[in-house]
Formats: sequence, structure tokens, C-alpha cells
Amino acid sequence: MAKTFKNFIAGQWVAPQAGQYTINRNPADTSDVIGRFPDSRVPDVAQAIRSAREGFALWSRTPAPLRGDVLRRVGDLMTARKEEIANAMTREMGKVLAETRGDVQEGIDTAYYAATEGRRLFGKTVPSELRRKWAMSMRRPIGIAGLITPFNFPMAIPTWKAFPALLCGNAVIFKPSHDVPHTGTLLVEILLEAGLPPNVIQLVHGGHIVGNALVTSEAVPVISFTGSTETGSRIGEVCGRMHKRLSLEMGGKNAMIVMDDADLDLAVDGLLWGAFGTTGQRCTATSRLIIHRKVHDRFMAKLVAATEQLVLGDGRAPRTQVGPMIHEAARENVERYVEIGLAQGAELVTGGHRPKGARFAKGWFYQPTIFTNVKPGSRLALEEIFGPVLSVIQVSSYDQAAKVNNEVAYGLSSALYTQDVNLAFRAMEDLQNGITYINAPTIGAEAHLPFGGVKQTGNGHREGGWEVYDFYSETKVCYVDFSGSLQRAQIDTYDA
Ligand code: UN1
Repeated sequence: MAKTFKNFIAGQWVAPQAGQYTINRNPADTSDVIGRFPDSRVPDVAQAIRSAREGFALWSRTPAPLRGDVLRRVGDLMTARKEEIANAMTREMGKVLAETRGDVQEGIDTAYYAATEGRRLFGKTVPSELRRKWAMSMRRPIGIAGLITPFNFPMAIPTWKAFPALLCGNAVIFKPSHDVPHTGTLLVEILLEAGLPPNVIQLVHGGHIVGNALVTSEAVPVISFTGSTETGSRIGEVCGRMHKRLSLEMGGKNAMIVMDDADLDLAVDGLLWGAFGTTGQRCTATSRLIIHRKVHDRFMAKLVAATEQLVLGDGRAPRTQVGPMIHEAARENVERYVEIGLAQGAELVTGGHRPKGARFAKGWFYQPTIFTNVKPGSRLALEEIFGPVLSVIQVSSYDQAAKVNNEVAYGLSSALYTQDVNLAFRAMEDLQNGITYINAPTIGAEAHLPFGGVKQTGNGHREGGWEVYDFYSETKVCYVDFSGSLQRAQIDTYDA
């Protein structure tokens, strides 16, 4: 009998009020049931909101350095439980253990960064234009933050949102992806064990009903969402109407540019990791290779041979390099794109099918796939696939490569492989992305730098690093006039 998991609402682990559940399975072996998780409804969210209000009243008055102390303990507990969490994450999400360990580590890094921010959270004191008057700014908590997170980084992305939100003094209602509720549960357990007051965090499992209830509630002034551009647009419409603060991290169609002077072996290694790590299910996945004609054939021979050596399987097996996809619908989506690629005249050079063999029969596996001769403007060149599919586009110059890089709707990350330092610096200016890597693949963001993209990838906010603390706090400005007389700004300053 599968274990039944609960929500964490109003300081207690509770069953969903309507008694509905969904089954969570291991994507590498669907006969392995992780548990039954609440499929919550609006009344569950309403209860969470009522409790989070009380949590906010308490937590927003707790000094920031003390809030930071809780997050430091969170980092310590995550460190102690790293291996256990990584195993649970691979079991429910599929990516290999090295990657889930990295995912937990990203959470640990985010916790320690947040802990130290409790002793900064700088405001500014600036000169006033008037005598005997001080002018300063400070950061204030906002209220309840509703966090809606995806399946592909089950620990890292929730921590990118929750830790800065908490450090800034907000209460959090967390809705993890219904594909990875177990990892979300482990995160909440750790927050509580670290001493976070119980009604400061609420965990409400479920699908779009829960997300929608958070987005449409007057009582939740802050929403942070990572997921598809389509869902992000719908959330944006509502938040725009309601004047909510909203951070969106959405799609990508990230390219690696390989120039004719590049170290090709280095670029092959980078491409395998960028395109097929996490089975291509990353916003930062390398889904386009833009390659100089002169090195195309040589590079493709190396790349295809290396791709065919990749070991597919259960992410917990030590030799596995590529795990399963998250579920059947994700695999079918990839299959549709393979058909579209063939129909639009691209050339399939490897993959393009499910792996054969009994050991793949019970999981959502798909063979790493490469299309060459992908035409700029075709769907494989433009659309996010979110799976192990690489589209190769040939160019004759750096300028053409930069143009192809920029002609997609998204703008998350890009990579340039070259030995030419001038080209490297030109690319940092030219490529329309939030993140550009030189001689490294399109993934590899570190927790203490801002993360996010331009164009349809985001709405101007960044996660991670120092910038996210501005998102989760309100700027308050205070003037103190200790002159004892009325001093009028702009008037008495210059008319005296
Ligand atoms: C994502 O692609 O969904 O960039 C997030 C990276 C990670 C985060 C990726 N640290 O490598």
C-alpha cells in the first residue's frame, strides 16, 4: 500500500479537505509508486492563506539577522541530508544522481547566501538637499508570497524563491509541481526542523486549481512562477489586472555557437552535457547548435559518436548518464517534434525513437536525438521542445551565428566556443540572452549570480544573487527633519 502524504497548512500536516489524491510514480519504473499526494482544492488554499497572514504578522517583525539564522540551519540540515534527498529526487524525477546532488547543493548555496543576506539587506543613507535633514531607504517585507515551481529542479528552484522570500520577512505558500511533491515535502520538513515558525510556510500540493487560487487571491500580493511561457502569460494577465508583483521564468531555445577556431573536443563535451543532461528537460538546455560550416562535418562525426555512447537508464544506477523523461505526455511531445522535424525537411542523424530493450519498458525513456540541416525559421529551430532533441544549424560567419541566435522569441542563455578573445567579448554584447557562457555550455548558473532571461523568457526580474532580494521586498524611504522648522524641498533649498 502506497504511503499517503499530506499538505502542511496552519501549522499541521493535514489531509486535503475534499479527500482527493494523485499517485506519484518513478518515471524510470512506473511500477514503483512513491506515494499518494493531495490533489488540493480552493478551500485548502483558503485555509493556508488565513494561516499565512498570522505567519506574516510574526515573521515580518522578526529581525532579519534572526531570519537568516533559520536559513543557515536550513543549509546545515540540507547538507546533512544531501544524499537522502538526492536519492528521493532521482526516484521521483528521474535525472541522474550526480545531477540531483547538484540540485540539492544549489539549495544549500542558496540557503547560506540568504543567511548572510540577513546581516546586509542594505538600505541607503544619502545626503538630503536640506540642512539638518536625513534621507534614507530601507527594505520592508511585502506579505504572502505564492510560489509555483516546476518539476525539473525540484529542490533548487523552490529554494531560489522561498529562501529570499523568507529572508525578506514574507510568509510563503508553496505549490510544488505535482510531478515532484516528495522533494517539496522534504524541503518543508527541513524548514520546520530548522525552526521556521510553522505558519510562515504552507505547503499545498496539487495542480492548476491550487496555482490559480493563489494567483487570483487578493491576499497574495507576490507571485513567483517558473514554467511554460503559455501558463506564464495567463498568470501575467491576472497579476497585471490585480497589480501584483510577479516574477516569471519561462521558456528557452538556447544555442551553442561553435566557431571554426573552437576546441572541438571541449565543445562536444559541453554539448553532451548541455543538450542531454537532465534529458534535455531544462529551461537552460542547449537545444540548438549553431556551427561554422568549416568544422561542421568534423564536429558532427565526433558528436554523433559520443551521443551514441551515452548510457540511458535509471538515474540511480552509477553508470547512467541520461535518465527518463518526466512522464508519458512529455515523451509524446518529443515524438511529435521528431515528426515535425522530418516533415519540415531536417535530417535525423541519431535517435528519433524510444530505446529498445526490456529494461526500458517500464519508464519514459527517449533516445538522445540530433537533427542536422535544420532550416532557420522552421519549428525545430524556433520552438522549445523540453526533451533530448538537438537542432543543428550551419552558418558561415560569427555575424550570421549571432543573428540566428537572436532570431528566436526566447532569451535565456547562450554559449560561444572560440579561441578569439575579441569575438568572445563581442558575443557578450551581441547575444540577446540573460546569460552568456564563453567556452562552457548553456547551463551552469551559480546560486550567487542573478538568473533569468530577456524577451519571452521572463518579465524582467531575476532569481538568485543579489537582485532577487529587491523582488521580495518593498523599498521604503524615510526622511527625518531635525531642524525644528518647516523646510520645503526644492523651494527652500534654492530660494534661500
Ligand atoms: C533550469 O534550467 O531550469 O543553469 C534551471 C543551471 C542550473 C539551473 C537551471 N543551475 O545550470
